[in-house]
Amino acid sequence: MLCLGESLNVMSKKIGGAFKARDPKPIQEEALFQKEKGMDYIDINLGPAKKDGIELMPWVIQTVQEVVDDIPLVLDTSNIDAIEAGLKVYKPTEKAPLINSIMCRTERYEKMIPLAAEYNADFIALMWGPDGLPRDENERAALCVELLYAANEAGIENERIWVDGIVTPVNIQQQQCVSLLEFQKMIQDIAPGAKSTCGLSNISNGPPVHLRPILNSTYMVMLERYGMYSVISDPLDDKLTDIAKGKRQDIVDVVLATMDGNAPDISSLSKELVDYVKTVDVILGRTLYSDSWLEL
Ligand code: THG
Repeated sequence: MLCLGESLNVMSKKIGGAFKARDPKPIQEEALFQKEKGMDYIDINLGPAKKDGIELMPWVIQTVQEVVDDIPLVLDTSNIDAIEAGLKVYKPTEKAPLINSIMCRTERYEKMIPLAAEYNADFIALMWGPDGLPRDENERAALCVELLYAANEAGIENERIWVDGIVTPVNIQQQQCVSLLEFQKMIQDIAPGAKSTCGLSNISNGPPVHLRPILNSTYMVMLERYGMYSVISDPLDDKLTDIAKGKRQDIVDVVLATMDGNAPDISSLSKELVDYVKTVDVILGRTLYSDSWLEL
């Protein structure tokens, strides 16, 4: 599982302040930290960046690449001109840069697909349609077919497209978490060769902070079972990165068995592994979500 570090992010106080003040130090420290933590990509998240994105994106890219030039970057903003300005200064890496993201809305993708083609960038195909979030896996699939067809027509092959079916908070609509799993199963049939990704931490956006890691890592293992290729994840979460890099087969085994309805006898498991059993059941809707699901 590839990890795309999420924390070079305008929402973070430290990084947001450094973006504003054009202070390179916190940004370069964060990039070096993510490299040390084994992140495969660094996501540069400017948010909407309506006002100064055109100057900010190229400045952040150059600031990062001064100290880390061997990790590919993810250009994360809804400002299309900022993405283009960033691609213009991007110093080539072994793997192509990744545009985050192209939504499934004609007025957006008609502008952005040519950008990806011109600059040889990969892109994240975000399953966000004219009506917003798709209601189920079939709506996700319909959006996916439309957007990938348009990209293929422009000469971009599926291997350069990272499909993001959109992760939503588990405490709001458990059913959406299941729908994404169902969609993930369909991707190789509707888009052979396509890659995939997701904003993993979205699943725990709302639940108490100390319970975020268990939700994030459980869901990652569940998604990986159905072919998830990468996650946008928290580089501070060492356990998550260990699981992603294949170092915690014990956790993977328990999650998969629980998905199949073959959870080991809870009395035979460590507290750590029991938490994974309970969390699979919450994500699949077998248990109703409440902030105290681990205590039940
Ligand atoms: N899909 C794609 N791109 C995305 C998302 C997605 N980019 C943005 C987001 N979702 C993924 N990135 C983050 C970044 C931070 C957090 C969650 C997702 C986060 N931050 C903490 C918080 O808000 O509480 C801490 C912020 C801080 O450092 O203060 O949760 O779905 N393609």
